[in-house]
Amino acid sequence: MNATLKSLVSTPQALAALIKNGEVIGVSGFTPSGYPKVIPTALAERGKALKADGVDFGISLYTGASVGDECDGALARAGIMKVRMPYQSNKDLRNGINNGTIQYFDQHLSHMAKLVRQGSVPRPTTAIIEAVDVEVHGDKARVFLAGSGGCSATYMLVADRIFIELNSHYGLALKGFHDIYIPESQPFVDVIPLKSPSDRIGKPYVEVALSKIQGIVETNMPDKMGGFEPVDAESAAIAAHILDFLAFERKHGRLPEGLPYQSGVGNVANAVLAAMAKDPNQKPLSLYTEVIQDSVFEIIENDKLIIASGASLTFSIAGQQKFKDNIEKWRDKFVIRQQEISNNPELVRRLGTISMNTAIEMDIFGNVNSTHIMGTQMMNGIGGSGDFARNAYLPIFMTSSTAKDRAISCIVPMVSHTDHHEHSTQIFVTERGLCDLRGLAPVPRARKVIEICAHPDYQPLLTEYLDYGLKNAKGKHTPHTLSRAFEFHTRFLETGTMKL
Ligand code: 0RQ
Repeated sequence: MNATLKSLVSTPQALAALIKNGEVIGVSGFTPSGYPKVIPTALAERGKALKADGVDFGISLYTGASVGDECDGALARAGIMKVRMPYQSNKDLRNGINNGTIQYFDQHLSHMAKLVRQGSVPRPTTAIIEAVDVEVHGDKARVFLAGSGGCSATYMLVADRIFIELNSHYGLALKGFHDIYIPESQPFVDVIPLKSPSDRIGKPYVEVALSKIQGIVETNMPDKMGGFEPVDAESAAIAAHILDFLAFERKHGRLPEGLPYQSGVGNVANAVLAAMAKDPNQKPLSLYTEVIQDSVFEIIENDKLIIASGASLTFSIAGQQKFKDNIEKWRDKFVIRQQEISNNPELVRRLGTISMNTAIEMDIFGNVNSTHIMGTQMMNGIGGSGDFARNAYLPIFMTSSTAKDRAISCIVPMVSHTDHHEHSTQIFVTERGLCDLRGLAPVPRARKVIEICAHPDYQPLLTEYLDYGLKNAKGKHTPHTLSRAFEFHTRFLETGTMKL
């Protein structure tokens, strides 16, 4: 290690001690990959001790997306996280958000870096970044990021100081996987010169003034990622419906070959890509996505991956080992971008991305709730689903038709919170079937969603709601009955089931 860098090597505790009360901290990390692990944990310990001494201490945390428990969980449990943006998926943090102690700004992932550079949200003063290497070139440092792009480059650009967690888990072999490109600001913004998911338009490192780097901690830790569930019957059915539909659309000349795919978080999304990998009719494909999950291995092993472009390598522990074992062989198969590029609406639209995201609930008129359980409890956040769904060539939303042992219908009269509205959605899928909403006015749309996607336990209730509205509503275009629109949800809250 270069002598200047060596002189910066410190302990997590010493660096955590430098964080001031009320600071905004911008960290690396995306779903949860490439996030700092030991400095946030040390900061949480310090915060707990300060609180025990009666000292009020708190910070705001900006990330790329969700980060691991050593960061989000530790800071939330310590009670020192006051503000959080733009996406999370940690249960203790979620509790803090839902009990009102943590202010959460749930934000489209493509917007976050721009909001920070514009100065529209308070500026991060310290950046804590996980990296695999730092090179010194004169008075500049080149920081080679770990497993995710996120908003790291922007946080490093705007912060007064940078702490680096130098993680040897992937180590130097990961150098070269990133493509770091920051668009100019308006009104000088130029066309982003990316024409295909495999294009590289930036640099493999983030360059900053060496003087900004004020502390380094060396680690060797994997990203804390749970494994994926084996594919269950419902996920397999959803995947099969999607594959049949894509083949049907191609056959009818409505879907050109070669469009890239975006796939959301979780088991269903992973199952759909795994099914594509196994499908003998599937031609080699590109991913223009944000989260690259374990299913990519099956695609590679079936010789079907052209390129996986995303904002993170979100592999299970076993997947991380597999990636390490094959890293040289697969070097040309991956590119990790900053999330404002991986999720860029103009690029998503221009490349013709096919997007597949999971919903919590969908309503008969075509609206989607991705974030709130029963309208009030935050689950994770909108993440990149809006960046993709609004701009995709073909936006697909999927969910099981029911949840909680069929006590909940995931098809409802009116979603209890709207993340994606009827003007952005096009395809709904449940294990029961796939409904193409394109070109349908609200009433025929509702009939089709009930018939194809809803569970038979709930079809009569949904049809009765629609027919009642058609008879009694003043407007027959979207015949809601406002006094009854949330009757499914209120019945569940009162009786524990949406059934009558
Ligand atoms: O409850 O946790 O108590 O078991 O919700 O549901 O079926 O496990 O779904 O893990 O695939 O996540 C939408 C949250 C789905 C995710 C969401 C209950 C259910 C269970 C979770 P338990 P599942 P998944 C790219 C795109 C938004 C961001 C996004 C998400 C729990 O996909 O966060 O798309 N999406 N980003 O029982 C009440 C219902 C319910 C319900 C399910 N209708 N009512 N509870 N549940 N349906 C990635 C990024 O942006 C980074």
